[in-house]
Amino acid sequence: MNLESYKSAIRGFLGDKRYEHSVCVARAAAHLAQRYGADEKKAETAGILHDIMKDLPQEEQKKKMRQYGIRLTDVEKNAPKLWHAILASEYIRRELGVTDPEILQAVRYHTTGRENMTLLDKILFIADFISDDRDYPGVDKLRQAAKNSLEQAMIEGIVFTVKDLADAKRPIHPDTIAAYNQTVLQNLSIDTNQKGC
Ligand code: DGI
Ligand code: FE
Ligand code: FE
Repeated sequence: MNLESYKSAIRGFLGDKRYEHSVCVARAAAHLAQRYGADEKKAETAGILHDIMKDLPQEEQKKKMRQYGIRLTDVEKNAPKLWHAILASEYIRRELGVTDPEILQAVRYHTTGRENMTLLDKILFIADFISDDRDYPGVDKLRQAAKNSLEQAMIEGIVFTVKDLADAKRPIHPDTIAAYNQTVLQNLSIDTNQKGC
């Protein structure tokens, strides 16, 4: 399938705002791929499809997850906002015939992040934060960071999410924590190297 057919596939599932968001994320992901040397087509595909299940009512999402035999952990059961990413990855594989494991993985982890993220995982994760439709306080800082380094943008993005979740006393997924720890640890080791330790 090509981009146009993926666009029609998401159009049936998404409201106008979420559809626009998906188009913007696809564009942002393609730009980042160009900037950081990833496959632009894969980034664009992952971007257009990443939120395909986002507007499906929670009960429908649950039903589809049951159909697909997706088993959720306790944290996942209590974090409905994580379902659309887990479900999207399975949906696009089973129903849209997406076979590329890199795309499936980037979509699967676009909300939480995870340890050892690939270049494509990071690109989609960041594109989702900085797409043109985003206008939350702090988005400029993230857009700037993304121009300088993917790692810097990853840290800003994950810190933003973790702070928000902790403030709201929401459960934080182990993959989010793992992504957080790995990116800040890498950053600390860069700092200590620079100090000559
Ligand atoms: O789907 P989008 O809105 O474009 O963005 P997204 O897939 O990154 O989803 C963001 C939402 O997911 C936001 O409300 C915070 C939530 N979220 C992200 N990581 C975690 C999380 N929620 C919980 N409970 N735990 C997490 O680790
Ligand atoms: Fe999402
Ligand atoms: Fe999104």
